[in-house]
Amino acid sequence: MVPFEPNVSRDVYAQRRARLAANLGDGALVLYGGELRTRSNDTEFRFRPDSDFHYLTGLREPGAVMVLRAGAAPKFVLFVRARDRDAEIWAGRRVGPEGAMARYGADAAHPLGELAEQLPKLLDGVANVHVPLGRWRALDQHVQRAIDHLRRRNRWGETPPDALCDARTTVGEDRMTKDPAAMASLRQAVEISTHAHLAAMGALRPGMFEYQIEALLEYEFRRRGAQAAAYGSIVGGGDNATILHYVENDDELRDGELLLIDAGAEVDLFAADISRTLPIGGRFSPAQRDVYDIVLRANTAGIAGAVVGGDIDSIHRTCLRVLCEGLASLGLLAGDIDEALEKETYKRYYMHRTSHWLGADVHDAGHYTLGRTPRPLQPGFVLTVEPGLYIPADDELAPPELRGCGIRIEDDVLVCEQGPEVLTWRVPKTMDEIEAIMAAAR
Ligand SMILES: [Mn+2]
Repeated sequence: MVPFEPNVSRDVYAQRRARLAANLGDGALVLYGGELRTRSNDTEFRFRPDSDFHYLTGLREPGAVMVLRAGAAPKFVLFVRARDRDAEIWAGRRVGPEGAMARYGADAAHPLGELAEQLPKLLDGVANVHVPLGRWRALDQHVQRAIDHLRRRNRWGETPPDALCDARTTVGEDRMTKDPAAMASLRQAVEISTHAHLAAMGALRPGMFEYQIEALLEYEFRRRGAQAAAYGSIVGGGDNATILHYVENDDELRDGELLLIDAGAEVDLFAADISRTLPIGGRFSPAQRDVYDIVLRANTAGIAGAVVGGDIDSIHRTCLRVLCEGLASLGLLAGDIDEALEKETYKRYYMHRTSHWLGADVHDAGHYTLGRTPRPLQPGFVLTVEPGLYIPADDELAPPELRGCGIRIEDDVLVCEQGPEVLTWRVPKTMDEIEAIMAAAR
């Protein structure tokens, strides 16, 4: 038996397909589940399905293709690897076409080898074909060949589609508003990540190595049932924290410096994304407190903007103002605040955006702007709020006690009618709370 999603009822996927089909008009959606990727020579990374494909099927097998049609039956068709006893003994179980129907609810299922033959039949007479344009060369080619076939056969009554649509928009828009099952997975990912961050706070000591904290975080993820880290865990001490996507995690953690942890678990293919910054020796220095306080105030102000009708751009500008005022108070920003905001001189210390969508991908699907204007937040949207300040060790403007210091505080927020719900509220972020937890663990 190939294990089904352990925590998600298959009805969830059927409901999502029904919702999608209702928005397809006279169309068809074609998605690819992705394939195994080589790590080196003949070893591969663990398979992780395409988020859109998995969102609508729950199936985690390399090579699979789904076709969803709004019109005539069969509406939901899966193409999967044929059963093969020898191959399965070596490389793992396969669901097979029968299993795709019995356990994944497909109305029809075929071995992958029949895709080229079946696809034109499934797309015949369909007005719009939704496919993730340019994402998978092989899938694009299959769809193109099917359309060519229908074009040639038009004199015999077959009808090619009029338009290709980008399935990433079609499915991404549905993923924007989290349904109850998505929220359940997200909440579980957050809960597991919370335990992991708390464990890191308890274990952190000067003289440890960054990879030991990374290992602890990922041990907590896996032992609590997450399938993986949702992204490469960032565990950067001192100056390493000023590198935004630092993932080497191989340095020693030194007393007196800060440790920036940006790590989140993936549960049923939904991601948590949490950053906290900790004093390696257990106490923030006065200079570190000054910077941390600015970032925390930006984080809180940003979260307050995660309301229905608000938008990610306004949240960013709110955080920028708090950060700029703080930088000015530290003597790191000359001139007045409005000028700094306009000339973007703050970018020396804050170079990234404040928020992104969160969901099945850590940087989730869905458009950020609609018609060139920032998209208004709606109930059910989930976003991060993650302001930071990064002062490199070689920054000559900064006083020595501030150099080599990177601070980011990142929370995951659900937009609700009543206001923002901070999903990550259980991960301590005030300096006093963090110091108390670290002291209690010593
Ligand atoms: Mn993030």
